[in-house]
Amino acid sequence: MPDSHTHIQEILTSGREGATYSIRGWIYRTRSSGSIVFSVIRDQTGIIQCTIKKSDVPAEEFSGAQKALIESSVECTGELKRDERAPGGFELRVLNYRVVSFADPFPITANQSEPFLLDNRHLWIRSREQTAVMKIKESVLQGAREWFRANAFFEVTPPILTTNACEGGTTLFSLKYFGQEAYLSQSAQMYLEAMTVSLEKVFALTPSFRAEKSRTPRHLTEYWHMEAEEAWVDNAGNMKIQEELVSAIASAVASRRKQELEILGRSAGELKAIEPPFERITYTRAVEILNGKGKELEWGDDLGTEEERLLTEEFEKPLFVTSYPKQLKAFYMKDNEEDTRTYKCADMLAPEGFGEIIGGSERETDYDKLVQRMNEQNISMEPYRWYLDLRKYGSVTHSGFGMGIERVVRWLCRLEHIRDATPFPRTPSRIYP
Ligand code: NSS
Repeated sequence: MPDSHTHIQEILTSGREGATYSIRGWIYRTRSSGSIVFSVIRDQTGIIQCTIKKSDVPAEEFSGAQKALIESSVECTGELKRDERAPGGFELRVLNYRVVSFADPFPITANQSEPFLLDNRHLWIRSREQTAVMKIKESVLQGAREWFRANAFFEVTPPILTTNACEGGTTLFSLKYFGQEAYLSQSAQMYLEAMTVSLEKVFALTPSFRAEKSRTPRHLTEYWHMEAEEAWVDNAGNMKIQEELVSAIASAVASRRKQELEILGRSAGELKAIEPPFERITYTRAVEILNGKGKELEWGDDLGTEEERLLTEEFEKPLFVTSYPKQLKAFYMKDNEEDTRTYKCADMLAPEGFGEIIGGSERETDYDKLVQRMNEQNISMEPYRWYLDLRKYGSVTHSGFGMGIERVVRWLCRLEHIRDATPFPRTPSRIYP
């Protein structure tokens, strides 16, 4: 069935004065004065003022327009007229105005508390800012997928229910799987490693779960994780892939979401400038830089939010920190022959203190080394038999990484808190709505 309705943005850009259009959407603002109602309608593309004169429409339609509160859904038909005072420079002179559903008084008004807004998240996501973020997130995902496809990666579907603790036992959500202990996945990495042996280059977008009690502006308990794994690629090659991917994502957002970026106070030009190469420094150098800035770090200390902010404050592009001490990272990473205290790994830190957006490494291919580390760290071998098997049957150099989609969205949209990078955030204190 052909759609007889036109999206608002299309009407505004057509600028065809005198043309008749039908639109449908929700009342964004409304005011009435006697014989005239100004009803600003929004759809997913934008807003337009609809002017309803008592003399132009059937009587019951006029009284419907007068009664309808914001967020009522409407269909209306009207003639396009230039009006400099209206948003977008045009208005619709309404000929027909049908209220599809009269809304109750909308609970969300100006200056409401954060907890109230979060309790009403199902309604809050209609706001212009939230809508802009959701559209930008879509472009992040789309831009990433396009880059992977252009670079011969296969999209694959690893499981979410697992018995593996890829990123250590402390942040696992556990569940009973028909009487057996199982977990929600923290990372698809190990399954992706297995799939590289068939497909060589793979990526997956999955929800990942972290039972992190830390209430920070960059932690969710459920987030979308885009992970890639590449056979025949070392840590240096892995970093090249990451910087190209992130640049392609920024460029996709810059070219497709100019308007949404503006709503969030961000310019497309800033994102266009995020091009390879990104700077690379070792963890050891990072500690020196930080101590030069007045910190008192010991080699081996973890880099927290404040440290990441200090490291990236002068940068406009992300920064790689490489070769972390072994005690800070997971057991599956490859030994670094250049500094045996460290692994061949890298975290990508977003500029302006937005912090880590990617964690990646070359993977250990030596069966004995993996077993030794697992023994040292008291990791039970049983759930990992299949993972260790991969080292017995044609193991090759391989690397991979995981990118937190909401971390990337938070940075690109310059959001104060990661919860605004996802429509229904999950944090230690929130699982409703
Ligand atoms: O723990 S990571 O640093 N690394 C991994 O999970 C690897 N197994 C990935 C891989 O090599 N395939 O997490 C990767 C990224 C990290 O850089 C963040 O961007 C994001 O996942 N991440 C999170 N985002 C939001 N909330 C939380 N809690 C979170 N934890 C990690």
